[in-house]
Amino acid sequence: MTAADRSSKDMSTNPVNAGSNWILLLILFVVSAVAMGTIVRSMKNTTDSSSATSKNSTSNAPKVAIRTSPETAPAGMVLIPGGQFDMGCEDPRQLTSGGREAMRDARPVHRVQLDPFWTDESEVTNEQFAAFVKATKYVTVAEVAPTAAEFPTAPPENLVAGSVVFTPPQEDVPLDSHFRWWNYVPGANWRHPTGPDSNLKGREKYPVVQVAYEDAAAYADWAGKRLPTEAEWEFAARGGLINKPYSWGDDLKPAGNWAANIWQGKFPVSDAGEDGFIGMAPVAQFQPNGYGLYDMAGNVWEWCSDWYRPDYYAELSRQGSVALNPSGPTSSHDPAEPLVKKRVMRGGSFLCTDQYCTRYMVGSRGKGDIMTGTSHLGFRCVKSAK
Ligand SMILES: [Ca+2]
Repeated sequence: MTAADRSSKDMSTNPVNAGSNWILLLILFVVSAVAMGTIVRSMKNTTDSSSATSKNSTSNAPKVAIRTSPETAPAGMVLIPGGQFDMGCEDPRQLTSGGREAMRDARPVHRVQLDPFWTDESEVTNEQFAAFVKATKYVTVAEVAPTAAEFPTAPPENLVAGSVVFTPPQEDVPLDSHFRWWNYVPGANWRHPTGPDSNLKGREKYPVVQVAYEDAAAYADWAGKRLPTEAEWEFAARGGLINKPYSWGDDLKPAGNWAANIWQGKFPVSDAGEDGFIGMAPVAQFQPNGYGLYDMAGNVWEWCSDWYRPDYYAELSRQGSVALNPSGPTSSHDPAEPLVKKRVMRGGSFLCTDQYCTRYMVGSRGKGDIMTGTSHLGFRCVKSAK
């Protein structure tokens, strides 16, 4: 882990990457005044479980996963039947509330086949992560200060542990740089998600955040699970629906109701909370999708195990007609931040809005620096079905 890595987190609500800026800003932070306080750093879907012949099915009815008996079902998990589906999304900009992003990295839409697997029905909560930490004494990335070896010229007092926190500006700002609403906050970590003055009291059922990729993977390993592949995540998120832009169907607000915890109001200044939640929500506050899974859109981003490359879908398409259990490319490459190792993140967060980032759309993709947690990034786990 390097503090430079940690500084270059892709904030993921911003399609514009600025990794070199993050690194430079962190270096400035380390070598300059502590008095600065904080510093900015940084569709088609078919779920044919028997054959590929249903690709042209006209039925959009959700297919509920086959559930095994309570004796064999892992607690809090749902069996996803596996099968084939079309992964990715078309350019959503022509859709009502489709946002302004072309989502080029989510194309071409390509055929994928998956084995059955179990998935957590909800994002991992603070109380679940606390049980892991209590049992293992695990220390997360954000709780460890950058070292003098990493920054040999920095005075020791400037090497402080912390993480990245959404900090809304006081007034309207151009949406040209996520540095305008993200700050590096010393003392921010999973126990203190927005800084040292915050805590988890009353937030036991909220998703854990401020977890770097290795933190999420360590939890999953302890729980006898693993993080989902990107393909597993999307298959599960689609919930059996076909050709839908959202995990619940066609409309952002079905029957006029918000279906996920995302952002309403002027971004990033004013979170109107029309969906019932300003900021993060406890898990499972909205209707589940067709597989019985909660919060597959919005609330917090979720880590997936695939390395991120924008051209991965094109590579799969070149390899053949159906990708069998794809698990991502062999290495990370984000042209916007080529020195930063990134994994895929999915689902969007409470900060997503069609004013800026519509990555709550079920076929869209996100990406994150593996060494950095943020106040809008969590995870859920899966488990292979025997
Ligand atoms: Ca909200």
